[in-house]
Amino acid sequence: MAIQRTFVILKPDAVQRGLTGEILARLERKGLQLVGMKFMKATETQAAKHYEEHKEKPFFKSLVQFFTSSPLVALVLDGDEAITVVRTLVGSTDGRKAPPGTIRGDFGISRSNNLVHASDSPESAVRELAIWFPEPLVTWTPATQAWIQGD
Ligand code: 3AN
Repeated sequence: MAIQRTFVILKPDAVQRGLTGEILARLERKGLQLVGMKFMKATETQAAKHYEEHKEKPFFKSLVQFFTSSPLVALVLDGDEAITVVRTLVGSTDGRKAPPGTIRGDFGISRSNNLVHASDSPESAVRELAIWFPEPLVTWTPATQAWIQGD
């Protein structure tokens, strides 16, 4: 088993559309463990740092504007291969192309308003966590753990 920690954002469009419960339910139901959750408004510094790799792209300014325009929910999730598992649940970047059954495939029809961010590697997860969750996370053992984990 390879327990990983991943970082997820339910973006401003997910909050505005009242989809946070629906999306969080999918992540919880999968068997991922919630270890951090924060309802907040991103600062420009946080948004720009988070999307640093896109800073030369033509959509960077509107991406930061979108991210800071309205509240979001930041999540930290643990689980076996959590990074790949969450990326698979989320689906490909463009909601028009993401397969049905994925979050973006079921709820989105846009590339910019694509509801969720999820870390794409262990290195990204560590980098992003430092931006959004500088405070310590909650340590706990879910009562269901033994029934969920196993090869
Ligand atoms: P993903 O979130 O699927 O890993 P990235 O890292 O390629 O996608 O892009 C980060 C975010 O930038 C996306 N979630 C999306 O909101 C936005 N984005 C990516 N490509 C475009 C584009 N061509 N035009 C507008 N927004 C984009």
